[in-house]
Order: sequence, then C-alpha cells, then structure tokens
Amino acid sequence: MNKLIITAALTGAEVTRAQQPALPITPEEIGIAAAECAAAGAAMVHVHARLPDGTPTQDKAVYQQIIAEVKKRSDVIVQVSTGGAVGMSAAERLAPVTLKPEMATLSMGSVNFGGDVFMNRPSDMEVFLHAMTQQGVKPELEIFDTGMLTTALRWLKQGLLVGPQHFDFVLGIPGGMAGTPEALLYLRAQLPPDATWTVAGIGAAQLPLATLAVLLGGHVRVGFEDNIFYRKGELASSNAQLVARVARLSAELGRALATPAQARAMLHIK
Ligand code: KMH
Ligand code: ZN
Repeated sequence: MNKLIITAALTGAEVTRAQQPALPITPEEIGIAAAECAAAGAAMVHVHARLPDGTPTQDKAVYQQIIAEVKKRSDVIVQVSTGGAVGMSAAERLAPVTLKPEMATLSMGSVNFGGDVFMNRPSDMEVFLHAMTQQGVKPELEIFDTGMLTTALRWLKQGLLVGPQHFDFVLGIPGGMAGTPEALLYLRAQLPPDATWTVAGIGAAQLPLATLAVLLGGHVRVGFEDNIFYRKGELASSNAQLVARVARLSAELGRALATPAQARAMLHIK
C-alpha cells in the first residue's frame, strides 16, 4: 500500500490555552511543536497564526515567522490556512498565500460552524484558487459537507481545477457532515482515480476515522485544531502524542509512513 502522510494541525483558530494548556501559539512554539510532530512521523503541518494573546490572525508577518520557525527545525511540508477564523474577510484570509508556502487550504463551500457560519462565496473561492495557481501553491481542498465535494468535482470537469487534487475530509464539525465511517466512504467513493485524500475527524471521531483511513489507503490529519483529547476525559499532552499514536497504528497495520520528501512527490508539490 502507498505510504501514509500524517498531517499535524497544530493550533487552529478556535482552541484556547484554557481548553488545552499545551496549545502552541507563538511562531516559536509552533516551530517546536512541528519538529516534535516530524520526529513522531508527521510529514506535514497545517498552521494557523495567532497573536501573542491567542487571538487568531491572518497577518502575513506572523505566518512568515511561523514558516521560518518550522523550517529551521524540520523539513515538514508547511500548509498555511486560508480558512483563518469565522468572520474574517476573504482578503484577510488570503494574505499568507502571498508568501508562496508549499501548500494552502481551499475550502470548497460554506458551512454552519458551531453557532457561526464559515462563509466561502464561490467568487471568493475562485479568487483563492487563482492566487494559489499564480503563486505556485498546491491547494488542499477542504470538504466539510457533501456539496463541497460536488463543487470540486464540477470545477475539475470545468477545468478550473487541473490535474491530481488533494482532498481533506473534515468530518464531525457541528453543522457539517458527521464523523462517521459511512460519511467517509460516501465521499471517498466519488473521488477521481488520481486524487489523494486525508481525513480530519473532529473530537472523538479523530481516532476511528484515522484508523479507517490507514486501512483504506488514505491519509490522516490529527492535532489540537481538530481534537484536544488523547482519550475520553484525558487531554493529550502534545500534538506529537497524537501523531505518535497514528504512527504506531500504521506500523501495526503494516503501512509505512511517508517522509516529507516522499509526501511532496505523492502530492505533486514542486
Ligand atoms: N477555522 C475554521 C473556521 C482552514 O484552515 O482552511 C476554518 C479552518 C479551515 O480552519
Ligand atoms: Zn485550519
């Protein structure tokens, strides 16, 4: 079977230090957490920027520091968020793409997000894709619900998206698709043969969906952005602890881990 790419979603925009005391917030903390995750088996990190007080920001300068802090400690692929936090403007969210990171997220539609709405207008999505294409940034297509995959497939058919695409199924957001095996299998069945995919199970869905993805030949995203617990009632001690568990599972199931270089080749990152 193909090698497993583990992505660590280190910080996100929503989790607080009060909820998860080990949450990395500053660029240096994010760089250290990324190196720990790389040592535990991650080939990629998905990063969000925060101000020192924990407020989410899409400030390009903070992302620049994060990328530098990660790169000086490890060779993992750095994927920046263009999702940012609910309520940010599209222009604000797009800022880190101008740094020409290796990858950036591209949400493929709007979705209720807890008590909020995560807004992604089709016109903004096209602007995001155009900017990524111009800057040579590989998109990861974020799928929170089934219509978003339909949109991505339509864009492929229309030639807006070209070539093998990488999908992230984010399952279990209140407002989005459920974090169930059925949801994952339904989405996966619709993918073009050349697509790659990863799953980000939210909360308690993280471990079962990660295990299923290992078995199915998909890839796995874990980390505090999606889940702060190691098991019910027990906080994880670090992002790396969550990565290490998937690495162990994968080894038990006979699937080797992709190095960052191998992940770049598998995802067609130049
Ligand atoms: N924070 C969420 C509203 C992404 O990184 O691209 C959106 C998000 C998706 O986290
Ligand atoms: Zn994110």
